[in-house]
Amino acid sequence: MGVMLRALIFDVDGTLAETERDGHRIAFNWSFAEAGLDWNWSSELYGELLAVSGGKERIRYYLDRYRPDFQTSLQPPIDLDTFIVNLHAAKTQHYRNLLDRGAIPLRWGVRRLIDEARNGGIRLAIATTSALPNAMALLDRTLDPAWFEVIAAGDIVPKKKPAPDIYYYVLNQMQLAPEECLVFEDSHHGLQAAAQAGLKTIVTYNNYTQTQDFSEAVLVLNHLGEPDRPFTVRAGDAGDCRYFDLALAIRLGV
Ligand code: XBP
Ligand code: MG
Repeated sequence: MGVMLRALIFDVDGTLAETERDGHRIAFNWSFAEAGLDWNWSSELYGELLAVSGGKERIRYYLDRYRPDFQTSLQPPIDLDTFIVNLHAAKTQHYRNLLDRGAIPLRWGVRRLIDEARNGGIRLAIATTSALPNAMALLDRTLDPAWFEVIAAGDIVPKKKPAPDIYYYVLNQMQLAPEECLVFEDSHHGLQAAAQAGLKTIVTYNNYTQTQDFSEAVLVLNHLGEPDRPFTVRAGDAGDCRYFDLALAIRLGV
């Protein structure tokens, strides 16, 4: 007998909802303006900055690359770590406010699949690089945090995706083997993290990630689909399915 599918593990940003361009990016820009900084992250620049996961890490990367003289130009000099932590805290607040206004819906099929998994006794977890308050804001608004046995987020592990640590953390908390789980990711970073932890991964790509390498995924889709809104399969075998349901998850999981 094959291994039983016991859990689905979801990435948040880009996977549950398209939060990056119209959510995180906007919140970053608001926090910059509020701090009197003349930085503005366009959609295009943000696509490049997504090369680094984690908001604090992304700000640091931007400074290194685009504003190398920032720290030394300030009088009196500042402690950059504290500056970034504060700026990021303001950004988190803006992001939460934005989601509270219902700005960002779930992607196709997410709610349907999660309902099906819950009814089918499949356990659920979250593995995200973004800060816990941000993940909670989206779950509060769109699903229910209580449905997820583990919500692993942000700095809970020191090394963010593409490091596998967040997935090891989730597996350890749930006391599951990688073969008993399926992961949902939208990016190459996320896929690398899951694959290195030995997890099978479904990728639902989006505008920012569509050209990335997903060769390690078991299935690559434009979205999970709905009965009246079929997905497009870019790679992998979805049989004659037109949307991703629990039966397909179980088939891919064994
Ligand atoms: C998303 C990220 C995050 C968000 C910003 O990763 O890399 O950094 O862009 O959120 P994932 P924070 O898709 O793995 O969730 O500012 O809270 O880091
Ligand atoms: Mg993601």
